[in-house]
Amino acid sequence: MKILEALKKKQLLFDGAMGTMLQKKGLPVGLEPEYFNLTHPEIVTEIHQAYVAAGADIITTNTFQANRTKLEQDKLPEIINAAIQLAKAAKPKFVAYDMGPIGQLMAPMGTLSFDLAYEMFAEQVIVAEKAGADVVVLETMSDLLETKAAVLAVKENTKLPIFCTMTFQEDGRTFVGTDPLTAVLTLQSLGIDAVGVNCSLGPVELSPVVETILRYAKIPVMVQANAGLPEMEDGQTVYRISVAEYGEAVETLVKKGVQIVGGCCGTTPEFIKELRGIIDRTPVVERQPEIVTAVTSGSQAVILNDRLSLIGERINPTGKKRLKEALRNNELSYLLKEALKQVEAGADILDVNVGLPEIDESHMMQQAVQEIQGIVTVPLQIDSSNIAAIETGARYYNGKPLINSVNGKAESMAEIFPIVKKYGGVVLGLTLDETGIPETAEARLAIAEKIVQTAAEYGIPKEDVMIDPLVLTASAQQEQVQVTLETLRLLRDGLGVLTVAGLSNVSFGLPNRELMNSTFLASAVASGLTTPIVNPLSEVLMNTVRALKVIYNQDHDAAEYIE
Ligand code: HCS
Repeated sequence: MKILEALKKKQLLFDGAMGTMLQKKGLPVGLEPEYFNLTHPEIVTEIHQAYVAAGADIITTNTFQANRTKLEQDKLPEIINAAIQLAKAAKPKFVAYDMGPIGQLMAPMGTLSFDLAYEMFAEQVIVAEKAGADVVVLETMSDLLETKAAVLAVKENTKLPIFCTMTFQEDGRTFVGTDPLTAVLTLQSLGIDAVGVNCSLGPVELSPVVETILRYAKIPVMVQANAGLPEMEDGQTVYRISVAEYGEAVETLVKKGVQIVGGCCGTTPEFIKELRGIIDRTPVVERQPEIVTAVTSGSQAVILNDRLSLIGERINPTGKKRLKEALRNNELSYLLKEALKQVEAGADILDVNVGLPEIDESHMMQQAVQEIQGIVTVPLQIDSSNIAAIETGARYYNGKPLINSVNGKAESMAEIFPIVKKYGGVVLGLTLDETGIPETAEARLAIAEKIVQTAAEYGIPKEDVMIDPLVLTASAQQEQVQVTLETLRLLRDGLGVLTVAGLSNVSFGLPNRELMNSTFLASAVASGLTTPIVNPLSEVLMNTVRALKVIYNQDHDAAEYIE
């Protein structure tokens, strides 16, 4: 039976620590533990066998740091191959190839590039699959972007399932600042097979983090905690939690729906034996995760269901002379200033559109995404009519982006949906197709339904599709403004999707555009618009937003309004 089939039937039990077990067996200080696969295979085997005897279903290979920055690159294949054979020799049901972080900070915070991280992970997993691993466990990850590079490396080079656990500190965030909500929403969108936490803390301290993950995870949840909080004693790290206490805390989590458990640093075969008993007597718990439409950055999730969220429109060259000039001159600092100004003014998401016929849009999109996500924490909207630019943006983006856009034309859906499915994201569907923009709300709704249905055929759930009802110009097609509002109502009440609309089209060619835009915003929100694309530097518009938040009870006690 394959590991994912087994997981559908029963919880799965991993083994416990490797590093701390090797230390107990006298691993010489300073030597990377992975060399033991070649120099002391009998010790590694002994540990694997003890875990199998304790009841582990899955044995993790001794390859946590088996990457070319930690080990000699030419020895890597031999070490990884040996590790997998040693795990197999213990005869577990499944062998997990252990892939840890590379151990360097990702650019722009550090120097490790996304492409190099990808290349390093790829060279490892190709060997691991050939050697016979059943699953990759990507563990102790702190950086979502590095994790994404690893997930893509596995997906693009192997057929192996991926379990991924990140490691959280006592403040509830990873070392580089990712919170559990952001982690679960981003990682499951990338199409991994199980998500969770490991290391750093014990099972008691990790419980709140795990509960957030359980609340939103549509895929199985995994927990491999340390044997309590590590303490220092005579220069040695010690773990003090008892096997019974560890078991009690893990049992509580299993009863809440955690499906994959095991141990991390400080745990031993006795801990795994205790977990075996817990799993054997606990039926699998059916969870009902919360279904939300959400986008994320590396450190922040924006759930779009419950409140008006603003997409800042200023990084889009249409009608913006100065931005066009900046794009032509590769003047990224101008884009960064625009980004910061909009966030400061209250944008929840930033549009990034860098399309100009005379520049290499894909290359500019990559640079813009990498630079902007390095300085702001809000999620981004990858916006282009160029498919290659959309794909590049989605690939290098650190999070779950909003992808703008697809439309009801067969060709557009065939090009965009595979990108959304592969990289994860929320896709924005425009209500137009081969016949153009329909003049009735019902016909626009029909296109929206077609988009949602076709997305589902690609494995993109309805909550990851938003619809743009299309705002036309009041000065040229006045009667169409009401059609847009009616479409919004049908999308909300009939189809049940969230909506995005650019406001400024409505006022094109009219005087006092800010007044028109703001008044239209109020009407559109009343008709169901959840996520307008706006100029957050417009005072009139932002005042309208503040008032709307009071009216729709999103600003409690009008606190922000009064301020
Ligand atoms: N799974 C590895 C790394 C833990 S952080 C080990 O040594 O047990």
